[in-house]
Amino acid sequence: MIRFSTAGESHGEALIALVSGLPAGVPIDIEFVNRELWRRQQGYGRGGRMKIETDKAHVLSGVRHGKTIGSPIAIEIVNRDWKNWQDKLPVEAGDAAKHQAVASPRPGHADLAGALKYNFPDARYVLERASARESTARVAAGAFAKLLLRHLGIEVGSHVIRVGRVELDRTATWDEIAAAGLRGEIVLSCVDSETEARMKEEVEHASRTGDTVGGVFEVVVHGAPAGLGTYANWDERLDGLLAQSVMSLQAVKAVEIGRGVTAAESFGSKVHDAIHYASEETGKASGKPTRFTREQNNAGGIEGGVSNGEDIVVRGYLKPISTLRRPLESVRFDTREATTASYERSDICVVPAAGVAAESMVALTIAGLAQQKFGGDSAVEMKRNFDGYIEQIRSY
Ligand code: EPS
Repeated sequence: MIRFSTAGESHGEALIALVSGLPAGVPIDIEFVNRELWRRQQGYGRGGRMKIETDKAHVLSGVRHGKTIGSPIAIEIVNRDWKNWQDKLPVEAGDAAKHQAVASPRPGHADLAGALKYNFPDARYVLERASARESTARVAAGAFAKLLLRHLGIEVGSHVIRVGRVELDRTATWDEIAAAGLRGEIVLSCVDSETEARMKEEVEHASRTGDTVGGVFEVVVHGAPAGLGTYANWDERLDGLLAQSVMSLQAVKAVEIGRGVTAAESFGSKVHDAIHYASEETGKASGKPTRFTREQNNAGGIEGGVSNGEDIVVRGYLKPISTLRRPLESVRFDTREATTASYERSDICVVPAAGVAAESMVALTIAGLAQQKFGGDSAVEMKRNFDGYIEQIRSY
């Protein structure tokens, strides 16, 4: 069973990811892990923090001579900003006069609910952990899951399909999405340059008006076989597991599988993906792990909570960031006087970065299910089991 957890706060010394359950012998390319961390830092509309940080994975355990050894993997990512915060947020009692209180909660943020829950006098400690900075550790963990999936020929990518009012008006191919992920410069991670330019204007509009803007990213899993997840038990359905993993990301307020949203307003004959069967030759040439084919993929590769061999498509809907340069009305924690919400340095748009974080969550979920289905303590054993299953599907 693959498990992972994270620790760390936005302005603490470091973020930590702990991943266990990966088989031994998975080749680990640290450059790839760091490249994933770099991708999460990109995107038009990021704030000043990203100029301070250069996120790098420092692997403390579980990897030797470039391969996993089956023991838990601990990864540390240092916060370079810590040097500016160590007096304000010391582990020791420190000097109370240096405490940097967040005096009035931001609507939409965890500030108020968190302060009430944990009985804090202000929202400082709340935002330190609720911050999307935490997604850095998820991306480090997710990179390891991706390297395991790569070993099985399964890839995960993402792209941005909406920023504010601007939407990509066509379906992107897997090749386009994969190429978007490799682009040296990630502006808004949209596969269409004309749409991307209009998305950029949307961010500029938000920036000019002291506002923030949300959007939609799409994560695609390419090459996953039919048979991951099951309808047998409610908590083992693939769509449910993916929904939770993506919804758990900061600022995600809705998750869609395939065309789930438009399906609700359409007729069945227009929604469901007709089934065909490819000849041996065409089936082989397609490189897909099943010869049952579909011309469309409205189901997003999942039927009955089980992957069906098509690309798995998960969309995340991101609310606009809640820290506004022109803050909304709020109330002071100490005096209860009406005021405006506190302002902390923040981002204007984070849709591409959220897409990268969601790739990690999806990769961890798919890797976990693959590990459950194919098992194996070593990468060799897991691959042998995987190949055997693919052969079973091909000759079904
Ligand atoms: C960050 C995400 C955002 C940034 C944060 C770094 O987190 P939040 O959800 O709290 O808005 O604002 O940077 C800062 C807190 C800062 O000091 O600027 C990230 O993705 O790394």
